Amino acid sequence: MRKTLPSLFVFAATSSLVAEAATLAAGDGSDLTGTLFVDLVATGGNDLQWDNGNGSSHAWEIPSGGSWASDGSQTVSLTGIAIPIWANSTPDDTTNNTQNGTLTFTFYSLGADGDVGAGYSGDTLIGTATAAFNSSGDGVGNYFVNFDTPVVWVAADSTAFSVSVSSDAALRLKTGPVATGVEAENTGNGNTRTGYLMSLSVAGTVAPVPEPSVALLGSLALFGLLRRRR
Ligand SMILES: [Ca+2]
Ligand SMILES: [Ca+2]
Ligand SMILES: [Ca+2]
Repeated sequence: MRKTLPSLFVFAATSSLVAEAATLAAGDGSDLTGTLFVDLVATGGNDLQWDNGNGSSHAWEIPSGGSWASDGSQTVSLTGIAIPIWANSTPDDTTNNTQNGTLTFTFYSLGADGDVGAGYSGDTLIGTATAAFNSSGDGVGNYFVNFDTPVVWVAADSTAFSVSVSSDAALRLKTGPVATGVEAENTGNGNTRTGYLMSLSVAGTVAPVPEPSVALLGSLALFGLLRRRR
């Protein structure tokens, strides 16, 4: 019986890695459910533009502290995000603002150093959430999404995480006021991107990890059910 328990835990840990698609809508941190880990979303500032949608070359660091706190041992559920987007409703417009498509938000645990490593070295993938971008208008605005399924970070092994965004279509964001926001890092070499502090909002919840005895009892009960069905 002891040999079967790890596979059950692995299943539980990986089943939340990919969330279903929700849809981004105009709004800000006040539209996010859960605790606002950071609430700085604002338009203005510099442009971040990826004609190929590959915004994941750029990650934003969210350290513990301020409006949220984890000592690195809790379960952290990441429930939503708001970012400033330069939208474009015309699919063939050559200015390559954000086109309609599917955005993917990718979350990494930053490990003991609390910093994005070169090529994410020393960092651990927490999971991803996707959201449809389906704008009917042009122009710059704040957009939010509450994920259909939270990205769950069980027994958080760090007090900081990063989030990046990519798209299957052109992507253009604003950074918000230049001197305001969270630190941006180049995910290739781990270097800080000066002048690109990102004004975003991220929401979630922090809860104690369930008592081991409770988790064990649940697994044993599940194991018993599976055994009975064979
Ligand atoms: Ca790190
Ligand atoms: Ca950093
Ligand atoms: Ca770094």
